[in-house]
Amino acid sequence: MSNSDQTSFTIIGAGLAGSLLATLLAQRGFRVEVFEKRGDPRQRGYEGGRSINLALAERGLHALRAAGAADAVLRQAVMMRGRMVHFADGSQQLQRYGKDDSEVIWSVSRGELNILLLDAAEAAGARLHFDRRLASVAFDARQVHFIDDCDGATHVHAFTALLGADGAGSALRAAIGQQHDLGERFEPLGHSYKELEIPPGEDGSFRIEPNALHIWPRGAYMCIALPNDEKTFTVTLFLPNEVLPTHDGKSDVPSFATVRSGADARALFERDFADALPLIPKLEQDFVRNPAGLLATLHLSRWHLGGQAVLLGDAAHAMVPFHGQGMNCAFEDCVALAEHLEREHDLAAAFAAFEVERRPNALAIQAMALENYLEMRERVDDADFLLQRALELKLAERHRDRFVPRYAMVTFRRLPYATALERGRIQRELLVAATRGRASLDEIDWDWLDAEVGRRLDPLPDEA
Ligand code: FAD
Ligand code: E0Q
Repeated sequence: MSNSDQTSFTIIGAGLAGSLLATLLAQRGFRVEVFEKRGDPRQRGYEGGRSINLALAERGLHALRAAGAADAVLRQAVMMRGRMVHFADGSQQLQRYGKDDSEVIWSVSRGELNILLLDAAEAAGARLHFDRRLASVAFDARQVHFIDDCDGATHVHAFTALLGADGAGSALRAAIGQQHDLGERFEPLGHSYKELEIPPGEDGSFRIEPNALHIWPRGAYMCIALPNDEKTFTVTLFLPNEVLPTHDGKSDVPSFATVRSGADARALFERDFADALPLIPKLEQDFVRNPAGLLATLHLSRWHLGGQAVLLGDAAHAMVPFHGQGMNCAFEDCVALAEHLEREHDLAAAFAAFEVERRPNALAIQAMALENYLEMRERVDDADFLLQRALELKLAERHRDRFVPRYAMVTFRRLPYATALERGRIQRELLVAATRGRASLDEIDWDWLDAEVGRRLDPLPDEA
């Protein structure tokens, strides 16, 4: 019996996770229908022409390889070797992410990636339906109701099983939540973001180093810029929503409550991001036109409703973006879910096994993403941090199979996120203990440290 005789899957959302999951399931012979609230981006142009990009790392790349889409994605990607830190005094420093060019990440366009995956899903046999916004689910009747936002019409479809890839504001999550308590916990970060653009230079080339993720860390806030293949950069400004004034009634920390107009944005950049200001010719327009996006972590205590519905990607575990892993984690979810569905034909059991495998890992990357915001803003230019980082690199050389920096475990390896979090905690303890009261690597007690590494960190298995 082929998979297609057994089950038909109805995927809600044709974003990054939905389109990849559709591809993986259709390639396994399942019947797949996908419903997306927006129009087909292949017909209308994407995001009103704005390019938004994302960092793709090994976990996401591995999932794309499984779908046969990795080469096509990499052809449109820009390599990023490390973070280029722009200090407040105007100096810059490239902090490499990995040991060499085999350990890099890739800047990809969200729109182009989505289009490529929609084509892959269709080529694999999935049926895509656009302008279909999930409005409600009749679980007893096994029917889903969609609204076409272009004409307001309602459409009803019968389903066997619903797979929710409809993002952080998931309508399927809301519908499941009406049937069963999902233990939903929404934790807003209290910071938001706004996207700005660095166009190409007059000669048509990149205006700053293309093969890096640029960061302007400023303590309580920061800017980043990722390269696009059309020689532009998408800049993202992260600011607190509001900052309580100090007792003298003033605060030096900007926020979206105080930086409101284009002129305010210019003044902020003149003061804090002076080297970036001349690169963003439409700063005022970008700032006023582009909406501010909210940032939050979403925890659920369960991800599925029996064998009728399951959530994945941001719908199940939205996270703050500071480790660049939300899409990577969503793609790992897709592979895991496809494998469980292939192996286990009882849907409730497959969904439960998927949840058991992925939920602890989602929790771990959510925590690490939050921690990375502090590291980005406050620590990349701090002396203790830099000494610990230097030691981390030395230990990674001395103990290749045991001591892998946490960033590298998350970004360049595929061991479970929860394992990366746990090993990272042990490694941090060792780094702090070994550098305490010391100013340089010459003062490290290597005998003690090497013994501790051997005692507390088992060798990591090779990844096939
Ligand atoms: P989405 O990509 O949000 O897709 C959801 C889809 O469902 C959309 O197409 C939507 O239109 C559709 N939909 C929504 N509601 C309905 C409905 N009712 N009916 C039908 N369809 C619906 N991740 C990284 O890995 N690297 C990065 O560098 C990175 N940077 C980021 C920067 C920022 C500022 C932000 C906010 C996020 C970043 N992320 C990054 C995270 C990444 O964007 C998400 O984790 C990823 O998009 C999740 O994919 P998804 O398919 O679950 O959700
Ligand atoms: C990465 C790659 C949005 C975003 C995406 C990212 C990263 C950061 C800071 C941000 C983390 C890092 N990082 O440089 O440590 O590695 O994706 Cl803000």
